[in-house]
Amino acid sequence: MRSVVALAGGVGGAKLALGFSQTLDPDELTVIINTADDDRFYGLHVSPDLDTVMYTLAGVSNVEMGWGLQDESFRVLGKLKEYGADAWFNLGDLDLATHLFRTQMMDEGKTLTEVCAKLTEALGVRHKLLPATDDSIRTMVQTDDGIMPFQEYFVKNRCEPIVKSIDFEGSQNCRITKEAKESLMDMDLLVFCPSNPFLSLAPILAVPGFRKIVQSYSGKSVAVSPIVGGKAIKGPAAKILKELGHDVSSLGVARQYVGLCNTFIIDEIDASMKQNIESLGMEVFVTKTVMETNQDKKQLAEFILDISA
Ligand code: FO1
Repeated sequence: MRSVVALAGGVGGAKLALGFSQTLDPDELTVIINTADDDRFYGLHVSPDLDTVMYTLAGVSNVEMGWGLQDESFRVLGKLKEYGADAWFNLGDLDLATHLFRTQMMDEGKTLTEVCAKLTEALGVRHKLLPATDDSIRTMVQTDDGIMPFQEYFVKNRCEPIVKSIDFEGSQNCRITKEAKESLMDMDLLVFCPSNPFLSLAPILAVPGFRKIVQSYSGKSVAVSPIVGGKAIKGPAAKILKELGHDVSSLGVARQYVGLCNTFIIDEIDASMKQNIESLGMEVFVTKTVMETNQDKKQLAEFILDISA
């Protein structure tokens, strides 16, 4: 019986989490997901990364868009625009049900963890999806255009502003959830999914106590590079690496994980970087990390389980 904890953010994390969900039993996998991208839109609490992983594992995600639900329509959004709402954050009609339900439950005093359990159960997701904290934590991006919340940087400004630094508002006061801590205490494998190290994984590690648990973990911890051939598969990871002065490569990413993981997986395209990354003190494996098909996702998950057996 394995007990794997996968740390995930958006699309890259969701893909590998799906791969694991197809190889591990429900009680063998816990996915701890970033909630610092959460924000309020049209009066509703939206948890993009929780929803992306949840919809992906439920098999109902909108694969083309990389977020939201398949077979979606945007009639409500169209009406909101007609009323003059500042509607730059697109919420689909079916996706709205998730945000209405979550906001209503939270208004009744339920936690993000409780909402997640209710939604995943309703969607038939049997593996455990957990926020790292139920408290508010918000990614604020310091740019040459001033400081802005994550979604304003990512969606409204299409990641164009130059990033100077990234902070997690509220991180000092937020607490790791009992469920997340328990999963970290009894795991036998920790996986950093190929998510953005600065925007998806750093906010999870910023929850007080989280980084320390990971650093003192003596078991197997594996990170998968989200940068392949100097590019991000999706999202602004490469641009941010460059703007924060790091190498835009698997090596540049590996440097972010020193002390956090003992194994680093890079794509075949980056095989020449193996030695350099090993000199950081990590064991390096080279395999196909780009996940296009469902088979790719399963294969990468199985590869990680095999090298960690
Ligand atoms: N990303 C966009 O690029 N444009 C959008 O309008 C947008 C809306 C949206 C609504 C719900 C949701 O769960 C995600 C949404 N995303 C959108 C993606 C979101 O900004 C990112 O998935 C994460 O915050 C970063 O991974």
